[in-house]
Amino acid sequence: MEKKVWISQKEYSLTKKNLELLFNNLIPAIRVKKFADLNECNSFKNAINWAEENNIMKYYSVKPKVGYIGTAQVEYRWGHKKSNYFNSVREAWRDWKKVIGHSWNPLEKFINLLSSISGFDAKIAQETNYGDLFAGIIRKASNGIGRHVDFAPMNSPEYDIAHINSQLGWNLFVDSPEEGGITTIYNRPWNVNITKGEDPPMSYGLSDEHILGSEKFSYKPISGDVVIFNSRNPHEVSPGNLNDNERLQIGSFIGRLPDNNLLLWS
Ligand SMILES: O=C(O)CCC(=O)C(=O)O
Ligand SMILES: [Fe+2]
Repeated sequence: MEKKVWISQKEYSLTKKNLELLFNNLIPAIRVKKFADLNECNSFKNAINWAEENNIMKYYSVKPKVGYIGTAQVEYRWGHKKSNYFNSVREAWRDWKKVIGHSWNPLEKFINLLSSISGFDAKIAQETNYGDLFAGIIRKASNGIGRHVDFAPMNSPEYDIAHINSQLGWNLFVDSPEEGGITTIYNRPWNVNITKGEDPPMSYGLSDEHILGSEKFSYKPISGDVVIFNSRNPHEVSPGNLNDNERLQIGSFIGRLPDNNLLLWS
C-alpha cells in the first residue's frame, strides 16, 4: 500500500465523501457529535453496570485489563477452529441482547446511519457455512488499550471478512474520563506478508519501530459521540485517571468490499 499523508490533521464530519476519504486513509478520523443524547448514554451506562454486577462482563487476557461483553473475532485467529469462534458468537449475542434489552440498540442506530450516509448496503458480516459473526462489542477500557492494528486480510486471512479492502473502527462512548483515555492513531498502515497455512503475525503490543517517524493524530472520547478511524493504522488508548469516569463504549469494525458494500463485525 502506497504511503499517503493525511489531507489535514483534524476530525471530519460523517458524509459520504469523508467516509470514502477515511476508507482511503486520507483523513485521520470522523466524529459524529451527539450520536446519543444524555438519556441514551445514561441508560446504556446503567445497563453495562448491571451486566458487570451480574458477571456478564468478561476480561481479555491482555494488559492493560479490558472488560468486554460480546466476542472479538481476532481473539480466535490462532489456535482455534472456526467452530470455536462461532460457539462464542452464539453466547456473545445472548449476553449482548440482555444488555440491549436493559437499554437501547446503538448498533442498529449506527447501521441505519451508515447505510443512509454511504448509500451502500451495511450489514453484519457472515461466514460461509457458519452464519453471522458478532458485531457491537461493549467495552470498558478505562485502563487504556495497547498499541495494535485491526485489519482482517492480515489478521484473519482464512475468514470471508478477509475479502474487504479497507477497515474502519467505530465506537460510541457512553461514559468517558475527563482526562486521559486518549486514542492515538499512527499513519502507518499495517503491511505484512501472509503465507497460506502459517499463523499471521502478532498485531497487538506493537513496539515503537512500527510507528517511527509516522504522522499521528489523537482524539478524545466524549460521551454521546461516535468516532470512526482507519483501524489498519496502529492505534492505542492511554489510561484514564483512577478516580475519573470509566471509559465505556460500544462499537465494531466496518469493512469495505470491492463492490463498496459494507460489513460489520467485532
Ligand atoms: O476506544 C478507542 O478509541 C479505540 C478502540 C480500538 O482499538 C478499536 O475500536 O479498534
Ligand atoms: Fe483497535
